[in-house]
Amino acid sequence: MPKSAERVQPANASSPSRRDVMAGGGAFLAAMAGLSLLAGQARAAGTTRPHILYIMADDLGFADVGFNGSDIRTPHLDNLATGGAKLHQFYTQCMCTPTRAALMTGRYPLRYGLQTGVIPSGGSYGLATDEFLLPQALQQAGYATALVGKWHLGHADQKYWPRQRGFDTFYGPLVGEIDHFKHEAHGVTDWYRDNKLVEEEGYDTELFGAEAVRMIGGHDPDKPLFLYLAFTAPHTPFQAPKRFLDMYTDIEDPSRRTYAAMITAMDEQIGKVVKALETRGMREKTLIVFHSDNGGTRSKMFAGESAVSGDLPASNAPYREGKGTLYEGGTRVVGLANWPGQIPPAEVDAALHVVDMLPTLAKLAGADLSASKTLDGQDIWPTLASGSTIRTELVYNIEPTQGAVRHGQWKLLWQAVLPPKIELFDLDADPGETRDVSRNHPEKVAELQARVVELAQAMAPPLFYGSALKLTLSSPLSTPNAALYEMGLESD
Ligand SMILES: [Ca+2]
Repeated sequence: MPKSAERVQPANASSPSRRDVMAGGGAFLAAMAGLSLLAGQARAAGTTRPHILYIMADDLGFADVGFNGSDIRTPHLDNLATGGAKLHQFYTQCMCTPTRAALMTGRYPLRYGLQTGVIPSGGSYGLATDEFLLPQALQQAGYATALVGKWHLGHADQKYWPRQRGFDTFYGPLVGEIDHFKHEAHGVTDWYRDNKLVEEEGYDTELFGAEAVRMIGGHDPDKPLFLYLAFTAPHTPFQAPKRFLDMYTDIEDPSRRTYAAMITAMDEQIGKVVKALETRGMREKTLIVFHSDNGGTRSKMFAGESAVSGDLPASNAPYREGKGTLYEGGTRVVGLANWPGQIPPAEVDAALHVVDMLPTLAKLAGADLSASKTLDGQDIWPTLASGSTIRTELVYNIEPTQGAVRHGQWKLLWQAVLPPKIELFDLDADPGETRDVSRNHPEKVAELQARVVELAQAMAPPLFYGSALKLTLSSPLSTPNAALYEMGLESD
């Protein structure tokens, strides 16, 4: 981004920005320069192959962590954020499957048809098997690779499952919206250890934490580890153990109370996992990344199939709307990176996108990406380590019906279905996207529209559409049962 694009303030406005801190303290600057130098040297020498703990939350609202100003208690995440880089412009796709695909491939989902929707439970497609994935690259580089948590990149055929895609081990669900206690979707158990369906008791968030702790406890610290810990919290259905619900008796709204409890339950497990790294002497050698897969849900259309009473509980303040939309609330997510001695504590306002993580992590790991197709991601290590701007364009998404891109502070949203709508926002002046300024800047609109068209010409058709059509056409008759009419239980 140009310099002017770095003015967006974090939700917690009392925190000093990186620029303020740098301007105010020579000692801090010197310390930070020293750390950056250290990081650069270690990298150049190839001696630092970090363990990577990559933690993803599911549908977490931007404002719903302590370090972004929430009353929801997240002390362990707050510690990681305070001791590392708070990433104020971490962008993802606006839904589960596309973000996870972008992380795995380093490529925008529009390249391989996963840009629309999520893989539905009845869908038979998955992330294309000719894509080269992050765990494959790290595995080839000598890393132990583990997925603990949600996959959601294909379930109907085993060729799409994590063990077949570069993970040495897998523990968790394959689809997107499981019951947190029963581990099932649509009445079907969705809980696996490696390629085997297993039945287990327990709250999924706590099972994920315990599995990660167990795995770290048995891991040889000399072998680099890539642990992808993909929580299902705080996605619907809103469910939490009583112990956490009891922490929030002050919240009257039942959905918000349970949502808060789910986040604190996740935070507790993250604390235990970090502690396990310390116990094994691995903490100083571990890069921890944390972010949500998309913004919190602000529309019931994107809340999933679970019944939600009352208002939706997530907050993406100060950003507009949420999950499933291309506004900032759907795509600019809670994010942090922490690596003691390598990433200095900082407020980072430079933008990055989840596609950047593959090239960045691969470089740190010394992994070979020559088997990858053309990457959309860039190595943004300088952004993590020193806050510098690497990424100058963001592609929010490109679909047959809509697209959005950002150059510098200018963001274009283009809804192409009838009636069409074009909006241009100046995110420097208006991060909340309250004022469409497209009429004032026709040349900028034309430039960004041309970019959207260029990307659209290169996109693969969304697999979701074909699947949805097939599912609709093959559904059983929905004619109501005549007996129900007779009993007066079905109205016409
Ligand atoms: Ca999600």
